[in-house]
Amino acid sequence: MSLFDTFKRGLAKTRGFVTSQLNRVAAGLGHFDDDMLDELEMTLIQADCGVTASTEAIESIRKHIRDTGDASREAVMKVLYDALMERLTEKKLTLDRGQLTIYLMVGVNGTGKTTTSAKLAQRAKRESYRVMMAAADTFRAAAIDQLKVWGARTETTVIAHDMGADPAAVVFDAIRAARARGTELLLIDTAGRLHTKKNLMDELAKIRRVIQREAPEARVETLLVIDATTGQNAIIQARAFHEATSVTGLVITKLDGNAKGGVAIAVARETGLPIALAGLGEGADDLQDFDRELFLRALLPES
Ligand SMILES: Nc1nc2c(ncn2[C@@H]2O[C@H](COP(=O)(O)OP(=O)(O)O)[C@@H](O)[C@H]2O)c(=O)[nH]1
Ligand SMILES: [Mg+2]
Repeated sequence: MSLFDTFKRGLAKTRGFVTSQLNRVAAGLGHFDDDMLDELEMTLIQADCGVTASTEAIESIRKHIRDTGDASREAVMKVLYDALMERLTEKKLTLDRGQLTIYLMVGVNGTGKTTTSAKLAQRAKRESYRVMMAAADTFRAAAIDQLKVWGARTETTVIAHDMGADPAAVVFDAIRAARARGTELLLIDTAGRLHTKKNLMDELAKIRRVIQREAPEARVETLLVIDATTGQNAIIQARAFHEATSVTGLVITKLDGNAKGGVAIAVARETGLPIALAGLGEGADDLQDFDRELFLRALLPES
């Protein structure tokens, strides 16, 4: 299935909702009036696009109508598409042959950090990069085992300590091992279940210090993993993590089914961060570079 079709299937519910609302609101009328724009704004908010992005998009539409007098459905949809596009940035992750790149995976428990690490390992291996994973989620033995299972499945070395170990010590060992073996991608899977924001900040800061000291030349991406099915909660989580640590890109997971897909727009707008990857299933191959154009075309009605 093409990425567009996958997005379309994943976003079918959201798209269906937006389309039916739009058809209801604009029924019979060839153009949008003020009340209809209010309703369109509500529809976007209900589709989880976030209050800020939704309000701004409608403001752009109103301005367009004021400036041009064109309130046709076609024009409204075009301005809406452009306005959302502007708030949705994407980022392509690349690797360098012969050089170490580190991806630090952060996010709340259950969002898909471990699975995404495995998917990224699989992808990089397919492109014949040397890859390694570090089990820096040491809170639960099961978390370490889960990464090991993925390591075996994707034939990727996993550096792990026992449960309860210092995550920064795991990272220290992993970087040593990565350097010794000429690893080109080191994926660090971290814990999401930290009781306070301060704990989280301290732990991530400590990991960062180790990276800075042990691999100052490495390119580091801090990828915040967001579960699209959690709706408004995703926005709150994203804000908290963005404040706690300097995130460089977003991964939106679970866009494959029943997703509250609009949340991708809300999170991108609220954090100002680009979306790098889309998680589209539970398998090792269910990962795609995020494509904002395809995403928006799949989310919004045809016209
Ligand atoms: N449908 C779907 N499920 C996913 C996706 N990514 C992760 N999952 C599932 O979400 C659950 C939690 O994932 P996990 O990687 O353990 O999350 P972590 O706690 O952040 O490490 C698992 O059951 C995964 O199979 C995705 O893109 N789509
Ligand atoms: Mg995990």
